[in-house]
Amino acid sequence: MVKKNQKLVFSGVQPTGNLHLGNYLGAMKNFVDLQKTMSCIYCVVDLHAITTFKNPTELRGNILDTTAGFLACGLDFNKSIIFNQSSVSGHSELSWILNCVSRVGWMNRMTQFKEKAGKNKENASVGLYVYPNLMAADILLYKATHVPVGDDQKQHLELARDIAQKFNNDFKSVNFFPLPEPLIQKKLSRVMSLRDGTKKMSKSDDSNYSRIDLKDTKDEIRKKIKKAKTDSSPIPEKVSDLSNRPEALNLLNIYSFLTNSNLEGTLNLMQGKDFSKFKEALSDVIISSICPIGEEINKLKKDKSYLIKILKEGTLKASEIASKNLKEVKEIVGFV
Ligand code: AQP
Repeated sequence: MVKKNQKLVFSGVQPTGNLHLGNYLGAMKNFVDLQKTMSCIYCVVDLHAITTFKNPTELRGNILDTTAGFLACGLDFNKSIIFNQSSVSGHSELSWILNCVSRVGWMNRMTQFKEKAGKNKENASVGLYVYPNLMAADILLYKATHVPVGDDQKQHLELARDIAQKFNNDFKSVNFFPLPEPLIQKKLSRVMSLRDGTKKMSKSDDSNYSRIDLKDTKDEIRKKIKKAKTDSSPIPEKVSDLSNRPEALNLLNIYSFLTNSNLEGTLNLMQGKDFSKFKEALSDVIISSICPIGEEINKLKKDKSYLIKILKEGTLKASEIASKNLKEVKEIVGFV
């Protein structure tokens, strides 16, 4: 059980496809480090996944795949609570209450909705529109204090803080919900698409060549990196020379992060080389960090009952915290 005023980490990943290098570097690596020093709750956010239609059979498979991904990346179910969101009904219940606290004007500012709904926003689900309120409920249901996320989720987290603050003010419950702090990887907060350096690497991108999946084989990784978009200029000497070269910057950033270096260090090493040479070195470092994880995911996936057992155990632990907090929320709101 989480003690009063204790630091508590919460984060989630959508089971919408294979975990990719962006999820790993932007989120999962941070998740793994945090469990060494803090109490952590990590959730497969399946309620978020259905904000766009998902085939039920594929969704079931993806929930288990994402769970396998959590374990293969190094999450330890003896240290952290690992479960799937739909199995704790408090997420949906609190989400409704927070829908009534959050403002339409706040929702209208969310850039992710605009990106995901695209031109056809009249036809987007209402769930996609209020997705950030559900994300706030996920965090506040556990009174989490810290949320490790990629830079793309920063705006949603700021909204969660606004909702927490408004709830505390409206119901005169000073400090009832803590204002959650984002924990964003400083060195590489956003991994970009391999096809377009201005777009983030994403599971739902139609092109397989836009991302490196954790389950990709060595050959697939080499092929994808070889085909990754770059430009005709060689690797420059100075960081400032990369300002208008988003694809080049992205590949050099990934290399720097995976070799525990920084951009200056990588440029010192690689300046003057053309991209074909650099891409070989980049493939090597990606293969050595990603392939062992992919092999472990494939191994874990074979034992579905084991993965389900882990989720069930996590659900029991999460429910214990959630039901206590939700009871308090209902009393504050005035439910009988
Ligand atoms: N490209 C990225 N760079 C850094 N961090 C990233 N994250 C996602 N993409 C990148 C971080 O990974 C965590 C889990 O994300 P998610 O799967 O729940 O949702 P998402 O951000 O919407 O990721 P995708 O891949 O773009 O999924 P789809 O295509 O299904 O929407 C989050 O902490 C996120 O910041």
